Amino acid sequence: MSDRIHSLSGYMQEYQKSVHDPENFWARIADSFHWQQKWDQVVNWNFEEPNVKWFLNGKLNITENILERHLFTHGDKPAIIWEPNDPNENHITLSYKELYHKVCQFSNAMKAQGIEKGDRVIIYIPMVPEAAIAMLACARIGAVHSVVFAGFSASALADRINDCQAKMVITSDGNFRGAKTIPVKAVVDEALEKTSSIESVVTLKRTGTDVMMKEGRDIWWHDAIDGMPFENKAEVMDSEDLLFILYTSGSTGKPKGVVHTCGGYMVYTSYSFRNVFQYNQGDVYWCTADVGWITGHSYIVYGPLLSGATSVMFEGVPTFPDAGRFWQVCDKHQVSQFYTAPTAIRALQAFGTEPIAPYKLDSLKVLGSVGEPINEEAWHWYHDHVGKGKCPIVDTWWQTETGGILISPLAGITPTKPAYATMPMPGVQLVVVDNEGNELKGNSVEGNLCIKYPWPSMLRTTYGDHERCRQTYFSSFPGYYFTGDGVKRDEDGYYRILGRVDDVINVSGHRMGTAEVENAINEHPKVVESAVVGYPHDIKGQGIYAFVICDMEGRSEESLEEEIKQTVNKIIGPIAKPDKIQIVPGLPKTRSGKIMRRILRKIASGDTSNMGDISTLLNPDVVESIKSTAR
Ligand code: 7RM
Repeated sequence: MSDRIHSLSGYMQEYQKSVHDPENFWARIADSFHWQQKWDQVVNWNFEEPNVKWFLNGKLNITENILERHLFTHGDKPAIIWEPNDPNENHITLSYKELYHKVCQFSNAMKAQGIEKGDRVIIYIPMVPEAAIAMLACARIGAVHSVVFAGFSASALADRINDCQAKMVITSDGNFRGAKTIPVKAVVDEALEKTSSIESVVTLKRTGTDVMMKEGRDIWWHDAIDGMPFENKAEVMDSEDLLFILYTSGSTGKPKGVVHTCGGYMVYTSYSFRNVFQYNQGDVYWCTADVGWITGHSYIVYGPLLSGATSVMFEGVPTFPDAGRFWQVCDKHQVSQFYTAPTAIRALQAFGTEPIAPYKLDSLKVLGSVGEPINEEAWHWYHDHVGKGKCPIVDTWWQTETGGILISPLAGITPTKPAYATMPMPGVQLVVVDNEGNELKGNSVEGNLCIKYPWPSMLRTTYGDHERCRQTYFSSFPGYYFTGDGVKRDEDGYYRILGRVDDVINVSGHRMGTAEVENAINEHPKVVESAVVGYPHDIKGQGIYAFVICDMEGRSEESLEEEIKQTVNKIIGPIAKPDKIQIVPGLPKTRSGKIMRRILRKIASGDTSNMGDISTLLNPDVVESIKSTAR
């Protein structure tokens, strides 16, 4: 496609154009898509309300740009290659034509179940091709999908269903994950006891696990599609109609529903996919993320499929049946671009290079990293042992809210630097500001990462609560979108992400709000108060450390700790389980009653040499006591 950047000077030129004349820049890129009606204004925005609209009054359907657009040119090309959990089970290849028919068929099934344009549909399903089919079917009929990671608990699922008042859940009987089979439908049943908006549940048979089917509510996927036609006329969507909601954690206790809309998301995810990964026809691209996260949305489903790429979808885990699984799959499907998270790299690094040895990995051209800062050691291991020293690493920085990659090298085109996300994508105007909101100009500066101009795939609102969106992203530094990340712009102008500056921790590339975990811990009847912080963890990047005040009467610490973990497991899911729990007599507080997290973070990271001034605390003595029993 004409918007591909081929050289460093090409990147510089495009970047300049995108800043000097963003409207023409994005109009030219948007032009290559199929619009049922062209937009009459490229962008309309202010960051005060905020109000951001792209390609105003344009009419389109994103699935026509994925399916119909590619049918004539490469209908027989694989769109999705699905690799199952068990290496002995056959993989499944869906060509663009097959995907088209499956999406149309399921679209018709959803309509027959009473789903209409604008309805919210929860997708709570493991990594099976039907996850992508369900997302695309929603997009085709104008329903708003909200994919919930299948590792979340019934109560977390119920919260999300209630927040968006969803009408349908699409799920599976169970989930194969490594050596385990996990019930999925049973979790949905439990969640639905606490919701009232759901009218139907469509369940895919995957594991053969026994499930309860509720009369009048539940239908099997295979029964729902039975007899449904293979053609479906795509709904006409406005550029700014909702495409999906994706819940993400922030610094408050309640996850927020990040809203993405049709036109801008389509243009940006596809543009960024092609340029960052330098995808060429014939390449096989593999992103190991789960569709429950934004990376799965933008870079397994939408970005690659909009670009007519072949996208691998993997059901399993990196260490099953052994730590060579990723590499076995790379060789098996001749993967060209491989995109994963630093936590996976570090976990595999711990097994040494032996599990890599049996594989050639000679089809690899590009390696990608996402989700958290990649440390230099992991970067080099990835580069040397997986990429054999010949594959550029694209360290891609972005967020659920940004919809697509905003800072990254372009593979083989712009320079890389270990642990640096390097340069902004065209159209992305970064600023570094100090805590007072002053823009730090020039190089060799460190501060808060903000963005001063909209890009097409940025969030539009947080579902049902626009004020929260304003408050969270647009109020700390007026006039800018605030990312929540700290950043360094080094002497060469390269960007290095330093991690969150708010109360969000990043555990294995998953965002967790400390307040959210605290709320869950506090549900335990013996817990009086808790404070959660992140601490450096060799594999997960950050681990969860909980300081908890408990009513210990008649209880042992061990049994309470285990119960607290189970409580968190139940309220949020296993990903939020604290790695360490320390039962403490009190929490360090300021005279106004605010918990001094700075001190707790120091204790949690084992760095107690310099605690700073603690004399102003309400209860300075408690610090010594916490230090002496730290984990
Ligand atoms: C894509 C995704 C977003 C947060 C973000 C950062 C951190 C993501 C990188 C990174 C350093 C990276 N969306 N983050 N990518 N930090 N280098 N390449 O992860 O909404 O789940 O998380 O993740 O802190 O704000 S997310």
